[in-house]
Amino acid sequence: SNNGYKLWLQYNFVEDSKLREEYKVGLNSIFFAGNSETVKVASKELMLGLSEMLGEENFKNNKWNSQLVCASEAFLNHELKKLLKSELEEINDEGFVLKTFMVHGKQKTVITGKTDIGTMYGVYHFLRLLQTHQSIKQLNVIESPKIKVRVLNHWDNLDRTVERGYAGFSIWDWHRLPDYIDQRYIDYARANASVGINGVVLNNVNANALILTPFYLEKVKALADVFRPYGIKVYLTARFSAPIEIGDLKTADPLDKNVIQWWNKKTEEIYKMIPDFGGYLVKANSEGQPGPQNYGRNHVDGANMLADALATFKGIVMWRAFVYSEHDVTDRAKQAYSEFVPYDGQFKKNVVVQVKNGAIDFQPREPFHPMFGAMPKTPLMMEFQITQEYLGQSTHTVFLPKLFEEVLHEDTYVNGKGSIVAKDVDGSLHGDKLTGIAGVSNIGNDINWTGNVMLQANWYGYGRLAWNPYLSSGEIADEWLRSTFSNDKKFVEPVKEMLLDSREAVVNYMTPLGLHHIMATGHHYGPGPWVSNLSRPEWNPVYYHKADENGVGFDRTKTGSNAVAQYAPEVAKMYGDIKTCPEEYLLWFHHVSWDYKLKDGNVLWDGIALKYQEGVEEVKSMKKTWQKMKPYVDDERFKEVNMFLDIQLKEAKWWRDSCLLYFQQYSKKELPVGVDKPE
Ligand code: GCW
Repeated sequence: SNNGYKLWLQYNFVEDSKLREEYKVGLNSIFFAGNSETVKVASKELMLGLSEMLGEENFKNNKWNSQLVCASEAFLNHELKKLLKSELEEINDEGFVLKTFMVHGKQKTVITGKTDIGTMYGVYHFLRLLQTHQSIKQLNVIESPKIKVRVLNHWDNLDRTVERGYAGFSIWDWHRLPDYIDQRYIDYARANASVGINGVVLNNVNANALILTPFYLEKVKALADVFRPYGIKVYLTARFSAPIEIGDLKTADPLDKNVIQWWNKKTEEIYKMIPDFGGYLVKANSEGQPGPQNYGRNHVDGANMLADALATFKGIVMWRAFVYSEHDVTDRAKQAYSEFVPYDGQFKKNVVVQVKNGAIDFQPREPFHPMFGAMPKTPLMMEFQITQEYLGQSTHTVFLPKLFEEVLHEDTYVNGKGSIVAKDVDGSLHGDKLTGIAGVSNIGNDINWTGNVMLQANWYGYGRLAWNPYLSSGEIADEWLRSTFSNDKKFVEPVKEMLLDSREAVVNYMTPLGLHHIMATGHHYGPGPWVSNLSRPEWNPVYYHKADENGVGFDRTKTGSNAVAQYAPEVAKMYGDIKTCPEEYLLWFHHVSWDYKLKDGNVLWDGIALKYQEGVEEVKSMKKTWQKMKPYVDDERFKEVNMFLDIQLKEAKWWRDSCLLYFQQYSKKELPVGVDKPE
């Protein structure tokens, strides 16, 4: 068997006999109330987890006298309802309560929620407590997800290729669906439910309209049926020109009567098959995708037309803000804001605008997207990229919760200090009713799902942050390592440190001090800061670094593109002034002379070179750490990670050497002491 397949649901046997006894004493009888499909999958999961972790097959069922009772509010008996009243008032429909009481001198634990789905989340949380070896003697956990729509975006095509996918082909086996249900779909749903992911967009944002034809909708329905018990809704990317491609219309103009009617009918047809269908995701008028602008209309016209079609069924539109046109190339970073912010307040209630974390494109580090905070009357959902298009794809170990956390904590200042991005996403900043978050999936049909087992942490971590955007990356790393590998301190502590450092390592060896988008053109793997012959200037790496003999960096201040002006005045001032701009963003916002003195006293050129070297050193130390972990990890996963770290080290050097050699032709300076000569 391949342990990689089991993700973080390993349910390792609890070797510590004292702890195992403690768990057993608290769990010798178990009762599940209700018989919905959700109750069935939750009880099955609990029994699987307990039997694996405790080595016990038979748990008695003493009904309400059981030591562990799992029941959603409606099923609770009178006594428990009374005892849990105030806790239940605190949670929302997906929330849960885990509470231990002493009843007649005996320990009794209740897992409950307002709904069966909430109770199921409670079961997964309870299992996580056991997996991470925590005490269950006095539980008092009251939790609700802070964001409503928590989705994965699969960039999966109907031919099973995956755009920017690095873990094999798509897990959706369209050929065998709808009648053949791969066990993977069930395990995928379990993994998502365990972290609270409640939606999945099945197909690529660069969409094929065929997904909306009955032939495919049958297959989509089959997946929706598998996912439903786990609280996961299915969404589809709607190709804007679908009325032409599969509907025989001559236009896809969102104000055209026939087009409106076509989408209404299509939507009705979908809901007939999938009554809890989530809605549409749309990439319009971006990178060649069709959209309302093809007909002289705008984003509001397009989004609202689809929103109307969905409103009757309580569906939503997730309209992407990832737009940049070839007609105004002064600064790509400014375009989404310029195009969308003027529409604030004009979108229908069931539209949420999906914004990437930064204004360029999923770089190792970007300042937060200026749209966050800037549309008080429009809900904005965060789009993170879990798949590592620009971050070494599936060979480099990079722990992304560190990146996600950084963005979520950036302060927009739109309502004064403390207006952090997380508050715009969870709706608390402007009082949004509809809230959402999306992660572009890194999942494929590789045995271990993500190509590299370490990158399972990014799927896990995304889910945990979607549930609670205020969790720390450290807590997430800790939980994930314990559930995925081992609770041994000698393993958890060093590997946690390794994960938490890995994000800064990739920034250092790829794009230190605010450099960005200097990856090789097209596939974005490996370095490529040099000119590449491309049709669009903003697809050319030199556009982003603007290196010349005077210096390097993109001037986005008043003397340049003035992109800083899109931020609140406090932020604009901080980024706009080279003295207050955090050095991590220096070359993002400023064109800086090679001789500029950095805070540590080094001149810029030396600083850049030393950062590249630091990145290499960090990977060396990751490798060193991992090598000591052999006693705690099965051979297969140990070797896999080891091989990947070898690749990462080789490529960190490749990045350092090529970038420094390239920039050196402009700086005309020697490498400083401490930086290795190119290999
Ligand atoms: O990051 C870029 C990718 C494209 C992607 C696009 C997008 C799906 O290079 O592959 O297309 O962004 O987010 O729409």
